Amino acid sequence: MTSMKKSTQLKRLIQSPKTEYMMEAHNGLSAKIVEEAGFKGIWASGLSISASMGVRDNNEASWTQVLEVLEFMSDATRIPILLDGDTGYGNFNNARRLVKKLEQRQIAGVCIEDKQFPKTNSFIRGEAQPLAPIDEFCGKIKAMKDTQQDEDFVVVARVEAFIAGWGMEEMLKRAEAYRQAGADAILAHSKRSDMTEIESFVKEWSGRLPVMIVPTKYYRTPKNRFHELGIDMVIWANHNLRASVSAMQNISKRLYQEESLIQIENCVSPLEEIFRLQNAEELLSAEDKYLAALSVEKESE
Ligand code: SPV
Ligand code: MG
Repeated sequence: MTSMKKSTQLKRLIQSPKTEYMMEAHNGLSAKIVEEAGFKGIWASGLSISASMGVRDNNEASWTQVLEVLEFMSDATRIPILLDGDTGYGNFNNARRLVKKLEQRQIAGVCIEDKQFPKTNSFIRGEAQPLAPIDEFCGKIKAMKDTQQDEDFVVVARVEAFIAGWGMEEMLKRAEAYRQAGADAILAHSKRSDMTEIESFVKEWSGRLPVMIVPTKYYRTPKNRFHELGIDMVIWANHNLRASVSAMQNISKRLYQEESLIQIENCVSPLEEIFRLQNAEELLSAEDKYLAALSVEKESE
């Protein structure tokens, strides 16, 4: 699986008959941690990447700044990355240029949502967010699909109709239009604390394209519900960010109060673990191999 192109890995994962899972990462380190945990794919979350940069999930970070983060994530891992590409950072033209730049960095796919640029996170005043006109969003999907060089590059269309307070009819109308425009999968989002909206959508949709979900708000849903409904992909969208925030707040507060490392050392990852995650070992052996000539030269001076 790992020698397969990342785009092909992602495509197969989304199309697999099983319910699959993806975990959020927001930099090279967290991407590597997701891979080591056993996940077969990474969600490059817009919320998490922006939060880790200290800015809001409102396209305050430019798309090239996001691209730089992705480059580190992609270099650090062999499993595929699906970028949460917000609205595609502009119109069809910006979105197709994004596809070109993502392919150059072996990013396996991108998910775009049918809102307006600059977007706001779906859990902040969702109803106040205007949706993109259907035709315009379809043109964007088409432009992205026409631009990709690699036939397995994945474009996911995220439907925000439930988030914006529309009903099932709008949800289905949009999902169907995006399918016809060439999307490879539909991400159906909901901010309800139960799965009822998603459940009714999935039943009506009846597998016309794979369905991805983000159960951040309906976190009480047991995993067998995902399986029973035939959800293709479940995304844990922000849990590495949130885990790291709690850990960093805790350790910062304690060190500020204690002014000593005595009680701290055993509460944090050993330095060796950081070196291992960075693959420091590889550089040591590369130095032995490639700096050897230099040390011989030095010795003979
Ligand atoms: C993200 O992870 O940035 C997402 C999912 O888009 S959500 O925050 O639920 O909108
Ligand atoms: Mg997002």
